[in-house]
Amino acid sequence: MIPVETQPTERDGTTVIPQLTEDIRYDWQEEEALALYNLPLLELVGQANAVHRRYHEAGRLQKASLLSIKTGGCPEDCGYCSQSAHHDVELTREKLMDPDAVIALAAKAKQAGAERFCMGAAWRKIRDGKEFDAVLAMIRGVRALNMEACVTLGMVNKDQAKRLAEVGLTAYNHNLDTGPDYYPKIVTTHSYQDRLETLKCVREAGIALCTGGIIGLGETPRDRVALLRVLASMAPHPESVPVNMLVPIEGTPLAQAEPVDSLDIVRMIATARLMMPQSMVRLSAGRSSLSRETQILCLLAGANSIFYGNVLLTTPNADVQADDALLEALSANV
Ligand code: SAM
Ligand code: DTB
Ligand code: SF4
Repeated sequence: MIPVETQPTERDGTTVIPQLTEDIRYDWQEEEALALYNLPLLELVGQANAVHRRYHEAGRLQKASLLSIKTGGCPEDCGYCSQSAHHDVELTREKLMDPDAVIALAAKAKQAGAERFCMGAAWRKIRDGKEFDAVLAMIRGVRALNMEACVTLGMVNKDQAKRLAEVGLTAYNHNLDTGPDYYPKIVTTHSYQDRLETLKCVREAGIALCTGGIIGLGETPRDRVALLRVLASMAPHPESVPVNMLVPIEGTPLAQAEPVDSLDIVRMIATARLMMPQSMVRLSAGRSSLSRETQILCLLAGANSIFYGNVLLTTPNADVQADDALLEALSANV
């Protein structure tokens, strides 16, 4: 393997900027990942854009639709989450939706241009029985519409992953959220290892992995690249990597977290793109606080999917009108 320079160096009086010399790698070291993350911004975005264009159709943006199929009352204590029963958040709990209602919403989302339908449930783990059967019916229904189907239901075991695969689930979302060292500061009711084990069961069942994280939890750039390193050490890389920016929620321990510089999400996306050239990189939660121009920078840096729809799971998303205007602005100026 050709070594990658990790630090800008002085050669013959000129500064040599680290270059990406080989694209698909599973052995990124922390220092070189951090060196990419810290590149001069235009250099970072330029390199990421070049890699993006090598592996993806430039200008192609996938719209995904997101629905909370079971809301609130979760036994886990994730510090950022509105749906944890540990926090005092004003949120109406909703039991698992009826599959027909979910499938009708998926059909509507398809009409509005969504190619992928993502369903989220506030569970620690899936329990076998009536509720799991209802989720399987939802997945079958979404797949019958010829849409990609993704679910996020908490932890799964091997047998459950197999059943999800059998009904044609496209992808399973299970985020690692942040680097392994910082994770226990955010969540104590399950471990990083628990998350990795679920991802292993999902992958072994032949389902695509959707796994990424959140910036703005009080983590350092080193924690951010530590997360990217864990993701990029998976072979093959996760097919889908959501990058979320914290949506601060009143009543959660992270309600008052220091807001991140919006350019940090550009750096995070660009670094993810460089480390995982073939993955879909999803510009996920937090878009409603980004300007149109920052979002465009994220797309230049390698993001190729957004959630389209006025709400995420429990919080407002960038609204559909603003997104239509964004897509219009991105189209040819004729
Ligand atoms: N309970 C399941 C789980 O934790 O995997 C699925 C639902 S959970 C809400 C899905 C993901 O949403 C989390 O892993 C986290 O990355 C993201 N998320 C939750 N609350 C968020 C917030 N306030 N801001 C940004 N991302 C958030
Ligand atoms: C992901 O990475 N982001 C989505 C999806 N996967 C399930 C969830 C974002 C949630 C934002 C906070 C909320 O609306 O509750
Ligand atoms: Fe529960 Fe998922 Fe929220 Fe954690 S992120 S509290 S597991 S719904």
